[in-house]
Amino acid sequence: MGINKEKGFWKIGYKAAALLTGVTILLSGCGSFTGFSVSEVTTNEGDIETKSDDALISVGFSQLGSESTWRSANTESVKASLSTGNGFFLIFDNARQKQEKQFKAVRSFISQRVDYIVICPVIQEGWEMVLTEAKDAGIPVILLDRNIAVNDESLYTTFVGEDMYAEGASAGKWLEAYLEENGISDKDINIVVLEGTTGSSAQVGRTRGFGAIAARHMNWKMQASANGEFTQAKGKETMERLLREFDDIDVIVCQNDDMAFGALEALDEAGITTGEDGDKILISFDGTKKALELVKEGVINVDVECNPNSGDLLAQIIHDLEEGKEVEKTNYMEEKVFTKENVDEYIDDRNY
Ligand code: GYE
Repeated sequence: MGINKEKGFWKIGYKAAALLTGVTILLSGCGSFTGFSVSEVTTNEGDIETKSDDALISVGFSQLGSESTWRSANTESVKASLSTGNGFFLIFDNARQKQEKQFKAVRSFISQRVDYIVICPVIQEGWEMVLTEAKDAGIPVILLDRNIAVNDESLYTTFVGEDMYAEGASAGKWLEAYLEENGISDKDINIVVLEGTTGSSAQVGRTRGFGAIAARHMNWKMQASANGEFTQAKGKETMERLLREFDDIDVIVCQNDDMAFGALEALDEAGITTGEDGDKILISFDGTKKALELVKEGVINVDVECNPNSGDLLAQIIHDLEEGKEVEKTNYMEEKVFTKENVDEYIDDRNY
């Protein structure tokens, strides 16, 4: 898909953007407009000298929050790739898990007439109105990491992120093979799931992907699915509750590593072990360094990778759009499945 826009008209230099930011701060002081604070504007000062203002591509980035190790790595990746040195002026906003805050950020980006809007959508529903506003303003929207559920696909230009359904299915297939290898594929298996943010494409996709494999096995009993909000604290609290409710759990699926760390705290306090030689099977997602160490130690049985390092691909796609090239509607990151067998190959290179 090619993006047609008149360069001179759409581009704003970093000084102009900083000025606009200043204006929004002043306006927000009047109580009628919520703009960005200076600390939320990210530029790489050192590189500014080498680029002329007009050459920078302005990007408004609405990050959904900072709930997990994964999220911090994703934010860092985008900031590093969309640096002034690489030709970008990045305006960063952290929505702290509130879709309403994401709408405000997008509207502010529109009023600042940025060249591109990048959104990590906290949940998948409810985007039609604000994306229509961006479309009417002629600003291309790129979805990063999580996807949205809209009928009209022209509301966004492209998606760059992970295949959550495939991740969930990979976890299910691993469990299938593991039970088979251990000669217990006919035994009743009780499964609890600590889910991420309800209604996020990560939660929906991983739940459906795993569920599709579970549906093939009448003996896999889904005992409970509970919202652990993708955080360590909520993961611990949720695991404590599930341990009080069920005393015969065989498999614990945590839809991200932070919740797995929380669950492990709760399990540890209850004197319950996990992993190949433990009391319960533990499955997690993300593939953070700390989790890979636990895979190596045999505490987590399997960790399905979710790759947060999407900044370079995002930058590449924006450059392609700038050149009027066609870009794919969906761009998935490459992802692996980590077990004790292969983890040594990857652990040292983890940057998150
Ligand atoms: O798994 C979790 C994060 O959307 C894929 O969000 C992402 C998920 C990731 O908070 O750690």
